[in-house]
Amino acid sequence: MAKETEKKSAKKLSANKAPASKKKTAPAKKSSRSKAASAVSLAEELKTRLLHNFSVQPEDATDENWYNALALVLRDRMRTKRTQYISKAHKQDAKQVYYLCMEFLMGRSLKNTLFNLNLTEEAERVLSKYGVRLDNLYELEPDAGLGNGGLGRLAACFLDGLATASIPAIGYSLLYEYGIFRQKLDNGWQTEAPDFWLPGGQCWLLPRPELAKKVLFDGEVREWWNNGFHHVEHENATVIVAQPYDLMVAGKDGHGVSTLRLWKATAPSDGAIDMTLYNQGEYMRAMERRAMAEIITHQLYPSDNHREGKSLRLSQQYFLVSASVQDIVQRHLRKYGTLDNLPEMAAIHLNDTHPTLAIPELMRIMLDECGYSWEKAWEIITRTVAYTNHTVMAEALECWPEDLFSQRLPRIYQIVKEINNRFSEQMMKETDNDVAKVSRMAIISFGLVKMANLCVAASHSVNGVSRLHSEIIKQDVFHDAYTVMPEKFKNVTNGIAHRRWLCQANPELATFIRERLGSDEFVMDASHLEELTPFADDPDSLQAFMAIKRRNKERLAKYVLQQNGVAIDPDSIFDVQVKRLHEYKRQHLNALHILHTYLELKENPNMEFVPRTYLFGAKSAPGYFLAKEIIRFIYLLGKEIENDPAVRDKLKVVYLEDYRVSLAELLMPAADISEQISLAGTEASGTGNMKLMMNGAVTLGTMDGANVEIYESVGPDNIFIFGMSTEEVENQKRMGYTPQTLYNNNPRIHRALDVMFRGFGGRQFGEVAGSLTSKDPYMVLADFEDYCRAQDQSAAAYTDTLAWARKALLNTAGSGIFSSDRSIQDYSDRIWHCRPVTGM
Ligand code: 26Q
Repeated sequence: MAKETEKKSAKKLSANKAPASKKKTAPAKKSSRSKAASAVSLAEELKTRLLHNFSVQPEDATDENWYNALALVLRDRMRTKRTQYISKAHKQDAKQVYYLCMEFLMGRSLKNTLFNLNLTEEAERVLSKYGVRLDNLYELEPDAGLGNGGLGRLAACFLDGLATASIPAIGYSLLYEYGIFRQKLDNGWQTEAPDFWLPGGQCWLLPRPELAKKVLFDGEVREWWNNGFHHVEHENATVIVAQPYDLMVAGKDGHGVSTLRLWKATAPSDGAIDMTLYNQGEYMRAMERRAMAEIITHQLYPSDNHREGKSLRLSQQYFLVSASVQDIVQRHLRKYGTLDNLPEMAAIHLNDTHPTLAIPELMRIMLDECGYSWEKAWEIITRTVAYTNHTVMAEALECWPEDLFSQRLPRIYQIVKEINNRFSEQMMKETDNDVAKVSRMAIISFGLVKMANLCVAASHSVNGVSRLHSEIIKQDVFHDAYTVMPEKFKNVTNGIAHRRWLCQANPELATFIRERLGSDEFVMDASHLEELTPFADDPDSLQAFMAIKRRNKERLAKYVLQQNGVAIDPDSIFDVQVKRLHEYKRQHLNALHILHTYLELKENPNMEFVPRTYLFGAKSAPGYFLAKEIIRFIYLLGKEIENDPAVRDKLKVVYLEDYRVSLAELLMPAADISEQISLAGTEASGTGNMKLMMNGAVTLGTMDGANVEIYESVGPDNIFIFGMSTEEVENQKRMGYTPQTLYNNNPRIHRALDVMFRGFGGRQFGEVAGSLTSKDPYMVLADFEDYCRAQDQSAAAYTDTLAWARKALLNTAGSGIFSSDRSIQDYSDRIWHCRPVTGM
């Protein structure tokens, strides 16, 4: 990172800034004059940046130069705003939110920042003078892919919501050098290429070397008593330095600015190689030490909804929480000089169990460094920490082998053991010595440290991410804890940043809404989208709505032609399933139905059929063999159909490579149908479902996750529901589910699966088909018939153009509650108990 040059130019820039008095002398016609003034200043700031950072005059600047200069200018403006915001927050004694998460799937920053600071038009104007197109600059920015999927993207949406609500917040995560891998498909087989995002991404990062922290691993703990005081020393530890880099997110209209603080792991003498070692000829050892340190933040773990029991993952988690908790304590002590009021002035949020170790880390600091008693420290922490659960999948529940844990984190292990002892004792009292129950709730048992149990024990709030999921948590995953501590359990349904996913991704639709509602209010308050409802009865509006959809479909078709070499018809139904690849999400149910349809069409070439284009986008965890087989199956099925002249004009299957945030922004506005077909009870919420409905796609889905709330919001006429309910799933499982029976007795299933076993396109799909006929853990076959019915129903509905437009528009109208602004409001009211900074 070019720390030096950036620092220097920042100084020069501030010298070149328009004097503050200029702003003060623009009293009366404030808006137009200040607009003109800032247009000039944006142009000037850009010129200065180009000259100082890249040694070019605007006339000679490349698009890359412009992109970088613009990013640096915006970064500086956000920094200035943040400074003002923080000082206001301090004066108002505002409560701070600290959001700890191993993933923030930020995507691109340029468009969002310009939009939120109301600078898009000015930037366009300045650039156009030099023949530069802003749209081209957007495409130069790499996605900051510091996350896998839903959980990481949710965290990113929340930073936007927090800033816009003027709630002071810092998100903490890791500065992975390599984000989520770039997916390549080699004749359908997923391979992974490294995602080195920093060359285009680091211009958004503000280095904060003065806030570096030390994180200790390994070694031994030495304890002694002196004068009645307990002393603890961590000896022979491996020390890793955490260097912070800030990525700022401006709220809409520059209300607030959220900080995302990303920690980079470095060896203690970062930068320079240890010269003493060098002189002793031990250069290699010094290099090795550095490499060992830096490996911690080298790469994001690319698995989603699946735990990874690797030592490096544990190190990543502790590295994140130790640096972050030290930072939180430092900030708090600087302001208040005590941690006694931590629960009143700070909310520490654990996004899933990945940052659980924040709990014992905060205990460690309070006990060993601040001299708190165990009881007092525990009381403070349990009133400060809250936890969100994001998954019910058993294989995602994190637990660490006790020996690995104790070796790598000796002091933290001692503390977790003590928490476990005291918690178990308390639970025995509260359950009348129900040994079985207390052992299920234990934090350490059978040689494993159970992170979710630690979270539940130490958090004042435990929430799920949709109403259904929050019920399942109480009845199932955390049932024991719920019976003892029911007051902890809450729900906050997920939401999405509607300014990104509607206003920026679908500007034509945003204009349509503005025109119908006669105001821009929906930009700040998505509940106004409801006011679109009456326009469902206005044929002109419906036509205009579908014309926008059509143009978005054409835009996507162009991309598909360019990327996949396949021409898709914008008049066909665009049926979209985009999300991580996982058996529980049942992309193979979708594919099995497509295969069945294909076989039907071959048999009856003249049957009535509504042309349909199936679009898939999904990355699989690199080691998840069956998921990769499913990708190959879908890909080769698409090829097979494309090679069949009798069918290819009616039915298409497109697998979009490297599904990511920026591709989602192109896709969401172009979808007619949103496939949300997980087995009921498996998807915690889903958020892609919300993005798609907001852009006027009709959901075809099960009663799972947030689909239930989407159903309630749009009503039964504007959604296609199929499949078993959670109760029916439970009943089937209890009675003993036998997919073999379905395979034997259902001729449609039988035929399609046999084609998979036999194979096509030079390959067989025995593993995927076999998984369905033998175990079918996610009951694909059980829901197949009803899925076919829902597919047919949606096709028939599409032929009535105006009726379809109604459904689509009513989906947008019903999507307001799924804005992350609403989620943030819920978290503030029900969990964090914080209020916005006023006067922003
Ligand atoms: C854990 C340990 C080791 C390595 C990796 C992991 C790991 C990483 C990511 C475990 C789980 C995840 C991600 C989970 C996730 O994205 N869950 C999704 O969260 C969304 C936001 O709440 C929900 O909408 C989705 O339903 C849920 O699947």
